[in-house]
Amino acid sequence: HPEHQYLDLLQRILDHGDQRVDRTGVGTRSLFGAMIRFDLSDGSVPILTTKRVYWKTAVKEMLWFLTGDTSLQSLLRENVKIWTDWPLAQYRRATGQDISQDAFEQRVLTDDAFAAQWGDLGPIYGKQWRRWQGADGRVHDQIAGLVETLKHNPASRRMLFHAWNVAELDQMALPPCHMVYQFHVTSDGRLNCGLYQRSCDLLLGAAFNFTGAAALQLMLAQQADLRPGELVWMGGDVHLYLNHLDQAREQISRTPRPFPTMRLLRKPANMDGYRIEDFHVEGYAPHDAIKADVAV
Ligand code: DHF
Ligand code: TMP
Repeated sequence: HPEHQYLDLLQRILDHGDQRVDRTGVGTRSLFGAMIRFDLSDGSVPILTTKRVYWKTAVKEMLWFLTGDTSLQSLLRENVKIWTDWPLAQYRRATGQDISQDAFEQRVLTDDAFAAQWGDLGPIYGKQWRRWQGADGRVHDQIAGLVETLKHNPASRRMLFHAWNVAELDQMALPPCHMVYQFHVTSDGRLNCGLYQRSCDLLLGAAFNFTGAAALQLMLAQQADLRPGELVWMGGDVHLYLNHLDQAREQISRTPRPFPTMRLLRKPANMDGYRIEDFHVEGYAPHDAIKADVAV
């Protein structure tokens, strides 16, 4: 089962990870350089089965990136709360106010001025993917450019988009983790996707990153009249936070179940047209959810 690649990586980090202090102060066990390959050509997608993954949240996050939006408010309107911690921490640091997550989210949802001041994540993924601004002021839509190349020059070795905009890193709530996506089209019309992730929270983040990338690959394949091929995930600093070790052991003890399939119910005119209702997942019967605190 392909999920063993993930479980083996968890085990390797538990056994051999280099233990160190990290930016968040929680501490990690870390290993440098890893690869996992998933084959999507049979319709299956890597939504982990050894714990319940909220795949709709992961797909909504990907759709949010694709809109080019970087505001927490739009995410919260979709009831996605996975990004709240970072602007909330910033707000608490700057104002000294000990506001609850719920109260902060309500305020961002209902008070546009507050949302503009405290609820923007800066020029993260969406901005760089859709509106990368060059030194000459020209704005580049990397996603639209990619779809054009997939359609008209699929043998190209230059099909990628990048979020690591060095000039704007200091304005981002977090510098990009899943930072470059590269694509490759085989002679029989399969779309392969390579994702380089410089930093990976293997217990929490990875599950979302696999699911998001697979959804992206399905959309791009559909737009370019290709079939999905392999998803090749490559990690740089792959780590387990020290408060996730028991959860990792629990997950490793479980037996993977077959991956579900994911289908698109509709073909929008372009990459901007996708909605969460377009994604149909079948055969997802995961083990129970595993709770873990995210390191901010
Ligand atoms: N920081 C850290 N330390 N780890 C991350 O994975 C991470 N991911 C970010 C931003 N910063 C990060 C963006 N993506 C969760 C999942 C993905 C994500 C952020 C948070 C998360 O908390 N997942 C929980 C709850 C899911 C839910 O509430 O729907 C999970 O159990 O998967
Ligand atoms: P860093 O910027 O110090 O590397 O911290 C980012 C943390 O967030 C790190 O633990 C990796 C994790 N992360 C993911 O694993 N996936 C993601 O999609 C995001 C945004 C972050």
